Amino acid sequence: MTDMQNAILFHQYDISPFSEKVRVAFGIKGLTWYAVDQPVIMPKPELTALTGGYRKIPVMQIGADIYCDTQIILREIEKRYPTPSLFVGGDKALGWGMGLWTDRVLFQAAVAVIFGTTEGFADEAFMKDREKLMGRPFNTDEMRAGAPMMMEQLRAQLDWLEEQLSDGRAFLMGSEAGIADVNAFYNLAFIRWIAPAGAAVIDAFKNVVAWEKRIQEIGHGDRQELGREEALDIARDTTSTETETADQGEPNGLMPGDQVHVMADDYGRDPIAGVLVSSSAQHVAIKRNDPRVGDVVVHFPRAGFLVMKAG
Ligand SMILES: N[C@@H](CCC(=O)N[C@@H](CS)C(=O)NCC(=O)O)C(=O)O
Repeated sequence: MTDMQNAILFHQYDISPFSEKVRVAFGIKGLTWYAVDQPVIMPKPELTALTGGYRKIPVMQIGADIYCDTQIILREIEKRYPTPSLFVGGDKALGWGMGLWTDRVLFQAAVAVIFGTTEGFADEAFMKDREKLMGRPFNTDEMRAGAPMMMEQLRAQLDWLEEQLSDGRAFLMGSEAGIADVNAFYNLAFIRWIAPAGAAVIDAFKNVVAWEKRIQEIGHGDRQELGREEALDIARDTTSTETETADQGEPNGLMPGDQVHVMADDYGRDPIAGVLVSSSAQHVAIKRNDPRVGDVVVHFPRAGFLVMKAG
């Protein structure tokens, strides 16, 4: 077990676009990681035993530390494996902000094009599941009607990438691949996996197509496989390495030991309960206990998540 306590366990599924974002980051850093495959729809009992109810994919686990959302996953791998950095060219931090564009506006355009132009990808169970996740009807007629407009939205955003690459640079920020590339790339991969009509929109951008090939050549690092029960055993048999730290600038006076709820501010807003261990402008870590895995610490980003004092 000791050799696995620091291993990167990556709860994912192969056709998950957000997982692709992180897989490419693993490739850039040349990391070894273990894919723990999770179901595409609920229930996901082995995932929620770790997260306390957070159901989105991907989730990264290192021992008894659980990282929810690609933003905090990338932050943690950058911290643990700083070289090569995801911050390349002149980028020091704006790649994080760019993630809010690519993960929300660009992603929504990709999703609308995918579901508005393809038949049969979503079965009844998938649609019901995603209705619950999003809190609104999964209306395929509406998506089909909106597809032409969303193709235009997609084209406008792809054109930014095309222009950024127009001086012949290999990657978005220069000669090395970094966070800007992983943020943008997975949306295009998602479209190509499923939607030929969307792929045709991408194909009109020659620099973008050449850049996609360069990213594909980076690969995903060294991928191994691990079962879900094995991942839970590792969480049970290890202890979180997160230390209790007071957050001096915390605008609402939250302190370690406070009982809090954390929830995403967009979709999948299930509140996760726990005791605050540490926080900063960029993270919040809470401790919770589960009968299967014992004490675990669950980490979330701060941008895009709400932290509320319980009671
Ligand atoms: N903000 C999240 C978004 C993650 C997300 O929406 N993931 C999709 C799959 S790629 C998801 O969880 N869909 C519902 C599901 O798989 O149950 C992140 O950056 O990790």
